[in-house]
Amino acid sequence: PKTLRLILGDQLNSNHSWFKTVDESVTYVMMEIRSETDYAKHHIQKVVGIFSAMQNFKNDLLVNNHKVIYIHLNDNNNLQSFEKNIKHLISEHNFKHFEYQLPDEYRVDLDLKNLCKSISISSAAVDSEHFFTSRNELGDFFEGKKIYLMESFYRAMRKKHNVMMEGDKPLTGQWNYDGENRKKLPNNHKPIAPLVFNNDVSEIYNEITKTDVKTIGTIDAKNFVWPINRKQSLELLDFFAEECLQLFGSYQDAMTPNEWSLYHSRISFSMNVKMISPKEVIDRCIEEWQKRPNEIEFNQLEGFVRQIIGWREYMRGIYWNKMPEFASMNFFNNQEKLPNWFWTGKTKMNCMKDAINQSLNYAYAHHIQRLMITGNFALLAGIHPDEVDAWYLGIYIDAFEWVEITNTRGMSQFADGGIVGTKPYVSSASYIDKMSHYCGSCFYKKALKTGDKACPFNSLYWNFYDRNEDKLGKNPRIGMMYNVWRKMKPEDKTALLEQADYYLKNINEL
Ligand code: FAD
Ligand code: DLZ
Ligand code: SF4
Repeated sequence: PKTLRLILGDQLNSNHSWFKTVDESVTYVMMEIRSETDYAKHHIQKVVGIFSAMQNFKNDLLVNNHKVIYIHLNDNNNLQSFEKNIKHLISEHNFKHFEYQLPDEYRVDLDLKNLCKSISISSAAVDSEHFFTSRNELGDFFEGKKIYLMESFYRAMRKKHNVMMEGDKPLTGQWNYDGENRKKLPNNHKPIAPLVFNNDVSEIYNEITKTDVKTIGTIDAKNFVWPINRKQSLELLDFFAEECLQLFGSYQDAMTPNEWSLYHSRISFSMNVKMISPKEVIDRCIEEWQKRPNEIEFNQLEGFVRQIIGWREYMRGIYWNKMPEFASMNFFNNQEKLPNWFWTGKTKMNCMKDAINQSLNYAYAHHIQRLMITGNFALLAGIHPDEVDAWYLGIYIDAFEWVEITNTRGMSQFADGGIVGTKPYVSSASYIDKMSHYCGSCFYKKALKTGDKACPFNSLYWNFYDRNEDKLGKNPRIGMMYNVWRKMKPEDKTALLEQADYYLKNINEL
């Protein structure tokens, strides 16, 4: 029978078994649509990056003699939703069977299930053949457990997929080398210049600007830096393995002004739209380590592999196990709005200015900037998790809900009350100064707790613990902080709380 197969914008997996043979009766459909450009206010580079990668994928399918219908954003017959376009195609071309790959987002999953119920032809969903784990694997693994410990999941993944193992023991005898990582960049250290691509994406950019699609951030459409096809994705992976892996773990948590990528892989976009698979990524890095064991220490490799077969798969599993409830969790009952400068970078806080500006300019910030700068601030300031999610889901080129919301609402905002993390990731200026070179040139003074020049992180930090004592006071991992707080002189406490209060009331002026 004539079959229609849907490929979503984040399902650009050329190794999928769908494409192994050319089948005359099969037509693929890809579509640029407003339901997807408008569910968040996306960064312009994210929309352009996805459309470019989609169009390149479509071209490759055509070269390989597959039949493809590609609906452009401004096509006259574009009905702007998956459902409407597919129903229209089915009736227009008389398809007898419909297939799709399991989507990664809950909303789209429901939409497609409902679509299948509402059409009269047969339908089927197949795996996207990308992840190490299936949707429910983590849920089954932790069945009956209250705490979903990432480390135990990670070890099980290493064993199951025989990654860096010697029999049933971890290679080198040690599972996790986190303790050896996390160094500050030395003062005179000039990090490697990132590999960027000078893609000319002006045509796609111009198409988007013809519409009223709302976006954020900037773009140089003649020199678009992100990989937009599989070849570039593999080049970026090679660059990482050859030039960055050897220092990845060491400087994984380091931050310094005006350096946007350091030793990070920036491979998340390529992986999340499935131009390359997590298996290819870790295999390439393990191979590089085997080639140059004297130059690449094992801890650098282990730290990287853990992010991918550990954290990335873990977050996917949490998502499918906890949605849809997860999306409305708000453990601290936070209600505030994000300050305006999250959208402009116009703040005197040097760390925030740098992290936000680079996010606006590159649609990228690395993990510690997301977690311990912008996320840390949002949590200390009591911002509503919906506001925080909307910002993260829009601004990053790698942001798709399954991995955005678990990181943002879960890991960063602790709105899940401790599913993903065991305690909230918050800090005062001392941690930021320990890991970065931001404080030295900041308007605010990292050592001051009160007064005009006091670093806002300091008073907000204590204010956070104070106002959430009923929720956190009994957490054994935070007990020590409460002991310090309780022992503080009453007048010092009052001064800190008044300072925090002042900053919160004037948050747009920070
Ligand atoms: P590297 O540092 O080079 O790490 C390699 C890979 O490991 C990444 O590409 C990613 O696939 C994986 N990885 C690392 N940490 C995580 C993690 N915590 N969860 C899942 N995978 C991880 N990642 C996204 O892909 N999309 C998001 O929308 C996203 N939102 C985030 C929001 C917040 C508040 C935080 C704290 C983290 C978020 N992350 C997200 C996780 C992480 O920050 C990014 O994956 C990473 O910064 C991407 O850059 P990279 O490829 O250079 O990563
Ligand atoms: C993020 C995104 C955007 C901006 N646009 C499209 C699009 O026009 N067409 C499409 O198929 N996919 C797009 N995407 C990615 C989807 O939102 C993504 O496939 C779902 O969120 C499922 O993960
Ligand atoms: Fe950030 Fe405070 Fe340091 Fe300024 S002093 S860079 S606001 S931590």
